Amino acid sequence: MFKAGWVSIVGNPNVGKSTLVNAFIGEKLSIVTHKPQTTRRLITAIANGSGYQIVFSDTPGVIKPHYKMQEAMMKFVGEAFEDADLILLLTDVTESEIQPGLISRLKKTKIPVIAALNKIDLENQETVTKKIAELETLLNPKEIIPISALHGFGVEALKRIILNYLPEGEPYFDTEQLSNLSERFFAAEILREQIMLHYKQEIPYSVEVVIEEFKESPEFSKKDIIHIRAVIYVNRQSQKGILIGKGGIALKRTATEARKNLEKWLDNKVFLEVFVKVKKDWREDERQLKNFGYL
Ligand SMILES: Nc1nc2c(ncn2[C@@H]2O[C@H](COP(=O)(O)OP(=O)(O)OP(=O)(O)O)[C@@H](O)[C@H]2O)c(=O)[nH]1
Ligand SMILES: [Mg+2]
Repeated sequence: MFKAGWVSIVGNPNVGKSTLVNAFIGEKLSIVTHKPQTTRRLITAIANGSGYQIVFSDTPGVIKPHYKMQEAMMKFVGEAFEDADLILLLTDVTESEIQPGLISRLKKTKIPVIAALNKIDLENQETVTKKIAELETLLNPKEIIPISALHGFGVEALKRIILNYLPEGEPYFDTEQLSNLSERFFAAEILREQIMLHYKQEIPYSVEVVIEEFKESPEFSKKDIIHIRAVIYVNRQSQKGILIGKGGIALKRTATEARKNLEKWLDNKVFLEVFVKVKKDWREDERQLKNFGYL
């Protein structure tokens, strides 16, 4: 009796959706930062265990979109509401209000909804109990589970509860597989994560990373260098200078950190080349968004 199904994790930005997905699969797959709007697309993450396969969709945090790229992000959230076997709303103890639009969508959907209250390591029992009661009144989901995704508390229990809602069936993917997205995609994400961590204000929200080359030498054997060429596109000319920094130091620091993370992820030596280019107002440009795979 094998169980297999799709679970979409939705919620406000920064509540720990990607951290939770990584905890479920036991690998750092989806990028995580302390800044909101880290995740921009649907990230498939596959948890394989004895007798089950859960295919998680990590989603961008729900926001009111201000430009076309954010509209595309919200379109991905919409897709997470289609075809899932279960929807998991994630909120956290520090959060004051879950997006009203998200709540009404959760109330309307025919898919079963459960909720988890994250970051309970930051609050006392009293606040946790109060938050659970509030969530019950607001949404009345089938279950509410307090967890700490960062510390792995409650994650296994939550997985068991999820399995109760999944149908019996054959696995959707090879049981060795962690995602259906390419290594190239994750390479771009790993660099974008470092950009989000190293730069302030609007820079993290103005970049797109494209991997132009992801090359292993022709007679590739393990421990040969993987050559990766990445282009960071920025929204405006002035951002190019900020990204590169005086004497190229800022970019060098970011790229070095990204290379180290790529080497960990690929378990291989990496040679990373990074270029910065301006694509004026790409976040509002449909053709550009199509090229970048948002539309
Ligand atoms: N204290 C604490 N911090 C957590 C916990 N889970 C996640 N975080 C932190 O919360 C921040 C946001 O985590 P993410 O996983 O990127 O959140 P997200 O919901 O995916 O965010 P978006 O992709 O921007 O929507 C990071 O700094 C995490 O380390 C937790 O259980 N406890
Ligand atoms: Mg995320």
